[in-house]
Amino acid sequence: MTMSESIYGDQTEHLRQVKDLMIARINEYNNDIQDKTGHSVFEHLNSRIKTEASMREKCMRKGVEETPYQALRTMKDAIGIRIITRFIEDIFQIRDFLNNLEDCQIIQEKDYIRQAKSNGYRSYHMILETRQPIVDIEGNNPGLFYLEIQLRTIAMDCWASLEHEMKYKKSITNQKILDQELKRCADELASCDITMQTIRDMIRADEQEPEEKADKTEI
Ligand code: 0O2
Repeated sequence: MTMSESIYGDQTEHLRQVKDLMIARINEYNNDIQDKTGHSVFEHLNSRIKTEASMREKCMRKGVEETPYQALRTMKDAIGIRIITRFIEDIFQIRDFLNNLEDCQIIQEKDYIRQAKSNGYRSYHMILETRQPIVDIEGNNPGLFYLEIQLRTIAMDCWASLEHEMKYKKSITNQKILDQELKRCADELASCDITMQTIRDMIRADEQEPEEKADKTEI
């Protein structure tokens, strides 16, 4: 394979189709929940096909050949969907929804929420394996595809984008202090996420039992 050929061979358009198909299903799920409960299960989502440069760098770093087969079978994160929720519990609700889809299987999970990275990074990552009526890299139809799904709250996302910005700065004065401050910030945000979840639980419990509460107040 020459460098002028895509790392994804002739699969780029197929990857886009799989990505769009999965996004449509996730949006449909959100709409259903919204119709039933009046609340959406996530705030917004972003998606990407991993860039050529990033995929080639990853193949090199992991010591595998820079071929379409390796990029789509060994790497498994060419398609990425990041779902941003307001509350922690919503992350696990979406995880369960994806896990219950007939044509999907979660084959790897990294829970950086329960076990945050040492720098403070929090997010829930999973690799989803799916069969879709689209030709894959091996010529099979239905084809086998992988997606990396990242689930995080607005607070976690805000932190990750700030940390990402810092990572790509060539030189930073007071790097050590910034690292410490970022870590402190991540921990404070995590604490707020938990408190917000608790407050929401209390509000929803009230919504579910208004009559019971009213009775108690009268006594
Ligand atoms: P891109 O261009 O979106 O792919 P890898 O790190 O990719 O070699 P692995 O096992 O796939 O190996 O990593 P992991 O931890 O499951 O997920 C990597 C992705 O998670 C990164 O993608 C980031 O989007 C995000 N991520 C992981 N750790 C951090 C962190 O400490 N800070 C921030 N801001 N994001 C993180 P890529 O590869 O960077 O980008």
